[in-house]
Amino acid sequence: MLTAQQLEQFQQDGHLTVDEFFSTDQIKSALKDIDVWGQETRDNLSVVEKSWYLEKDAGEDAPLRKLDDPVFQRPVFQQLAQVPPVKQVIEQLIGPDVCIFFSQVFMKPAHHGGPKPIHQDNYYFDPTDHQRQVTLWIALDAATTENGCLFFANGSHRAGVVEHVAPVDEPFNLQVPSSLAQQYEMTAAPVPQGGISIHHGNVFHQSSANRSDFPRRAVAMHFIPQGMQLLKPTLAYDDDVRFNL
Ligand SMILES: O=C(O)CCC(=O)C(=O)O
Repeated sequence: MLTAQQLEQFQQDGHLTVDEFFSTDQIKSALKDIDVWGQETRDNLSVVEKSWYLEKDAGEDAPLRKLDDPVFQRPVFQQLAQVPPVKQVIEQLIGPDVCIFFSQVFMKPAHHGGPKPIHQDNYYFDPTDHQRQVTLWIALDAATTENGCLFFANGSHRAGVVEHVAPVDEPFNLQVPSSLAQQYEMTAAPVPQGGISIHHGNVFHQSSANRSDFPRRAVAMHFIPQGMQLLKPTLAYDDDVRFNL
C-alpha cells in the first residue's frame, strides 16, 4: 500500500518511485521470458514491423526495442500483474475495478537503446477520463541516468494534453513539439532493479539513450477503470481485450 506521503507526492509530481516492489525471482523469470519471446518475435518480423520494433540505424543485426502486450500474451507477465500489491496500489490511485488495456516491454540494449522523446501517454491512449489512467513501469534492470532511465517534468500532469508531432519515418514516435518540450525541466527518476515508477497519463516524460555497458529493460502496464473507453487513440489498441485485476 502507498503511504499518505507517497500519495501526496504522486499528486504533486505526477509520478512516484517505489523501490523493492518485486522479488529477484519474479524479475529473473520475466527477463528469461523476454529472451525467449524476443528471439521468436525478432525472427518473425515483417519488413514494416522491423521499422517499428527494431532500433533505428543499427544495421542488419539491429536489436529489438520493444515487445507489445506482454500481459495479454505471456503468463509470466500476467503473474507480475497479479501480485496483490499491484491492484492495491493502482486502486489507491484511480479507484476500484481496474484493468490493463495495454502493456509493453521497453528494451534499451547496451550502447544501442535510443532515447524516447518527451510525450504524454494520454495523447496516445485518450481515455474518457484522463485523471484515471496510470502506468506502472517495472525496472527489470536497474534504470540509471547512464543506461536510459525515465525523466519527468514534475507537476506537468496538472495541465491538459497537448498536440504531439512525429517524424515522417517514425509515425509511432509521437512527441511534444521541441519548442514546447524545451520549456520543461526534466528530472531523472532512477529505479533499482525490481522497483517501480508509477506515472499519471498526463505527465510529460521521456527516457534517455543507453550509453552504458548494461541493458535497460522495463515493462510498462497501462491501467484504467474497467469499462472505460479509449476515445480517439492515436495508435491501434485492441479495445476488446482487457486484463481485469
Ligand atoms: O521505458 C521507456 O523508455 C519509455 C517508457 C514510457 O514512456 C512509458 O512507460 O510511458
